[in-house]
Amino acid sequence: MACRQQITPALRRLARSGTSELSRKSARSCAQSIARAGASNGSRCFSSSQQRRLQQTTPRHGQAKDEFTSTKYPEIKRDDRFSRLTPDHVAYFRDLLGDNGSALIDGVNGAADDDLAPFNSDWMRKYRGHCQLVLKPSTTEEFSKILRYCNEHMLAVVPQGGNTGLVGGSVPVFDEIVLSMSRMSRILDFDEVSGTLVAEAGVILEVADQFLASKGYIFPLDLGAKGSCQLGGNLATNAGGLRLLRYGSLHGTVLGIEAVLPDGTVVDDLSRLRKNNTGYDLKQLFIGAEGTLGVITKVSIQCPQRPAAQNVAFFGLESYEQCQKAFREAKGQLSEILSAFELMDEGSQALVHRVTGNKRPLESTYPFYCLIETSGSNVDHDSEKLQNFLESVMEQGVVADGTLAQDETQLRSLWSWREGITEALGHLGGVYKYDVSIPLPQMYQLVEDTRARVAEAGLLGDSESDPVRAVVGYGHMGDSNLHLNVATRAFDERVEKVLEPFVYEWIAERQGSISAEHGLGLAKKKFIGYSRSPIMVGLMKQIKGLYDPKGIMNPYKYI
Ligand code: FAD
Ligand code: 2HG
Ligand code: ZN
Repeated sequence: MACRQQITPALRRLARSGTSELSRKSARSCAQSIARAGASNGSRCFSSSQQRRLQQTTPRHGQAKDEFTSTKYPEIKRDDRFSRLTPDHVAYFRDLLGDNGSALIDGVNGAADDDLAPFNSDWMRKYRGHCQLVLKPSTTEEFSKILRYCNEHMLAVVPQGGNTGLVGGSVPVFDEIVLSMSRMSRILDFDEVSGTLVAEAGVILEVADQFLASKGYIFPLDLGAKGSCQLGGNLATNAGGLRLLRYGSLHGTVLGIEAVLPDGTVVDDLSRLRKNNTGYDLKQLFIGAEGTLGVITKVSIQCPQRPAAQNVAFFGLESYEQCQKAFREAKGQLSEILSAFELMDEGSQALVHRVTGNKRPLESTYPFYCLIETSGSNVDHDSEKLQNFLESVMEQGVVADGTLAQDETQLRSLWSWREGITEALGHLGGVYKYDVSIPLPQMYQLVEDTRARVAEAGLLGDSESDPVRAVVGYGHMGDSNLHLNVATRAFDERVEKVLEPFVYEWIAERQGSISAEHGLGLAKKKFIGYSRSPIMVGLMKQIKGLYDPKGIMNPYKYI
């Protein structure tokens, strides 16, 4: 990468000669040239992450694609209170939605396994349901009628957006009906003064962001699955993503929601107001409820101005300690322009390299890497700040090597080393995923302790007979959010037993959270007690009982 030719020699000189006057000058002139290159490059504006994502390809090998959740986890029993689907039920839905192939997939009146398969399997290929009916309503009224009917007839349902969820929440366990949001995909309104976007819940995140780009705005959430995930799914999981550090949580940016309750009641809280203290803020309950309280059909959200200048730097570091120092420096020196601070360990990067075959950003390998992004409105101002930051981390020897994106292509390429980890690991086999919040000083220790435990159990190794390929860690360092991934050759009960409840106990001992951003779904339902007290779980159950007394919304999951 062009910039490495500028940054690396300077870093090497610094490493050799400590912080002498000579090396400080080298660092300064290097950083100046980097900053100048950034300032003169008009193409360094923000862009969508479409090309930053690895292409979705299927199937990923090593996964038990034929194994049903009900076979894998026989302790989960179908709730006999729920009715079995009959042709009469299907006739009602067909009459409501029209005899329209795009609105309904019917496996009740005949075989439709191929068409149903994508709705039954989750993104990780870890969970697989027995759903026989997919409904795709296109209006709030249709959702309302469907849910009222399901509630009256005791038919369980699973709302499904882009089906990119990572906790098994988006697919049925047994024969629940899938309510697909794919036909609720209209952008309804945008206020160019306030930046308020109103859209239907099935709008794909990237589509919303591209629409906003044309208006000079940005969606306040970005994540690797943006080409598939939907706004409703993002809200339902309270997705965090790559820039939470900058734009905050959806609990702050969402202004309003329209949702349909299980009995068909339409809750119209599609407010566009930033301030509204009239009573309980009920919309917050749907954010992060993972489809257990109702279906989110529309959303109103506050979008920030799209940054005029953006920079991405990628560093190699010798220790986790140095990553923490770099983060401190970045916060202190880049302050309001810092928009992402992401951590990757060497194990995760080696696997991305193995799957993509792409040339690695730095010439050597390091135990850790950090990706730092800045987003601001004034190119010169940002460049000066970045220059000072680079000088300082180089002089102090905090980073061992680094490179800075010179144009948009390089910016995307650097991001792909971070955003592409999930996809790359998925290609190698089954991945046990833990998405945790832990105080920063202890965060990476979880990866080391887990690796040691898996190795001690004789499960880790390079041979095809070793179940585990690698135990890796990466994540949103800026939010103290680690993704511990245990990459296996295929999902394996022996591995799962070694990992759980060990990982959850480890987190609970440090007052962390067992779910920082992906949610509970099916994967973590039984472990909620590691992060929430019995009193809180009891209150949650009361809320669930109030909104969904018959329990038809996304059963077997969450709490
Ligand atoms: P789905 O997977 O379809 O559903 C998720 C849950 O929401 C399910 O419980 C479902 O029932 C419910 N749901 C969906 N739509 C609705 C609705 N309209 N109303 C009510 N309930 C609904 N997550 C992060 O937080 N941060 C990341 O950085 C991140 N990166 C990812 C990268 C990759 C490559 C992948 C595959 C996933 C990533 N995820 C991340 C997880 C996932 O993308 C998010 O959870 C996303 O928000 C899910 O959206 P979706 O539309 O795919 O929802
Ligand atoms: C990310 O930050 C996502 O890349 C996915 O939250 C993490 O795959 C994972 O474990
Ligand atoms: Zn994440």
